[in-house]
Amino acid sequence: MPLESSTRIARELAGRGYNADPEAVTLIAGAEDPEAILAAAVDATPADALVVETDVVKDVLATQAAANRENGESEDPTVSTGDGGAVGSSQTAVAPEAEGSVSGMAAADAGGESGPATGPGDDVAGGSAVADRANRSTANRDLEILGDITGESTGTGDYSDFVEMFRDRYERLSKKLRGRVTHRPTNRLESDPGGEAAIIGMVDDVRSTANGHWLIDLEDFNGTFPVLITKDRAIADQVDELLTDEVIAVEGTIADDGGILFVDELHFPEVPRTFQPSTADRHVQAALISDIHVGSQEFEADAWNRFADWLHTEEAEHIEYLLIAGDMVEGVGVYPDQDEELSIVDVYEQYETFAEHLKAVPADVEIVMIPGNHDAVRLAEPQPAFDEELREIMSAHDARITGNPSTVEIEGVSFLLYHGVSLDEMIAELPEEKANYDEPQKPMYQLLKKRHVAPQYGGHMRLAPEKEDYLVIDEVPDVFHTGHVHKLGYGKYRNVLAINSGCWQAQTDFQRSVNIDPDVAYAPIVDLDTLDVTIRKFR
Ligand code: D5M
Ligand code: FE
Ligand code: ZN
Repeated sequence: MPLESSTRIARELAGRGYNADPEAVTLIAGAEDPEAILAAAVDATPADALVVETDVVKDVLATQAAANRENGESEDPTVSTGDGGAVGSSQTAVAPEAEGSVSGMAAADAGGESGPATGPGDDVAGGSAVADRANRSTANRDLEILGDITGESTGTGDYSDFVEMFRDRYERLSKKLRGRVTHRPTNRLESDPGGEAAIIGMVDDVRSTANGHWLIDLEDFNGTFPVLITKDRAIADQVDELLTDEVIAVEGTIADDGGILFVDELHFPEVPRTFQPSTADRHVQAALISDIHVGSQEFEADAWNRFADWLHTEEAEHIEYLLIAGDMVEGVGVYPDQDEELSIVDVYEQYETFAEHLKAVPADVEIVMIPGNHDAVRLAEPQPAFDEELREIMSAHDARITGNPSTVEIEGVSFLLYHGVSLDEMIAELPEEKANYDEPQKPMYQLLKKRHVAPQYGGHMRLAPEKEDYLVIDEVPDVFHTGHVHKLGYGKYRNVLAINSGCWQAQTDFQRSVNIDPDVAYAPIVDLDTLDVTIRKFR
């Protein structure tokens, strides 16, 4: 994967669980082979460290330069030869459903039949014609929280918890694949050389052979079995989507010596093609937002106030629900040098100020919120909801406070809320056309396909082992809502509406130094009766 810019490097590091020091990022970006330097710097950083330090990168660069001298190579960067066939490959076509990101919003407008996907031009007029909403009835309201770790956490962090969690993941995801294949346990394959067989397994390792074929080790609770996907097969195109620890099924023929399976078909747990979302039986809307980051100097209070004022207007009279997918506050000590950009240094004061901002939202709007990686709960996922002390601080609006991830059913429409830290990792691991920051809905599609919100454990995704794997997407949601990457994008994957909301924090110094360009102050609004999306802009 080419690592052309600082942005990509910073996010690649984030994907591997490391925070980035801006100077380290610049050094890596300026290297002759950024990818190799990044890999070496990660290797040289202890696994439990949070930050890739500038000094480590300097050491790696010095070692590299010394090695080059020894090999008699010039230290001058040679002209890049590019990456051959990939040159000029453009983005894949926009899905037929309404789909949008800020840069690609025109496509959504031109998209034709489905959905009044309004462009971002709907600036809200300054004066707020506050409607008399007193007669808005709440009698039809219906909101139920379904999947939530809060209060259920049993994990002790022991090795045995990991085993139980992976067993639960395997069992639940293999159930979704069993309808499509008749699988055999990995220890019952060798005895049938030349036979046809299927395996359901957790991906243990993916590597390419000397001839360019793919060798994948699949694991179940009986052992591990190698399977081979030859490069000339159409399914070889999907090998680059595989992540370690995800559960897949393969079908094929066992080799004559019984030692390997030649794969003909590859299956993911998937959203069934026939999936039809449920809708509400009245016209009611939900606003989906995330990443407010109160306490950061870059929190856009004016934009927030315009949003809150607008919620009081007639135009917003059907918005009865507000879903917030994490990062309410900026927190403290989340990233290196973060304290230099705090406007409020005490995390409890940050929540108090956030609570004040919430009060500007009409009192009869039902609010649901989950925590993110900046919030004051454990970082490892699943994250339980805010504790009593924080709930108390935020009690004025009587919001529904639940864990990350959670499923919330609103008037018959199920919403899977997940903050989205794994999106960094998905984007770092998968090819650009399948997952990128400008179209954050695409890595969300991958999570739906894999039926897991954070499939890969091997990277540095922080996971807390529980007896159950709360991160499995057991039921297909009607709407999947994430945040975290501070980019707006939405679209449909097999009829599931995926929305990544933007943020309410302007570009930070760090983001500027690595060219991360956030989508600030947008509110995607979902019609619960049609699942159409309208984007509103408040900046
Ligand atoms: O992160 C917002 C986005 O920016 C997310 O894609 C991670 C990335 N980010 C932000 N700051 C850093 C640092 N210091 N290192 C690496 N990646 C970073 P959020 O966590 O929501 O603020
Ligand atoms: Fe955030
Ligand atoms: Zn975040």
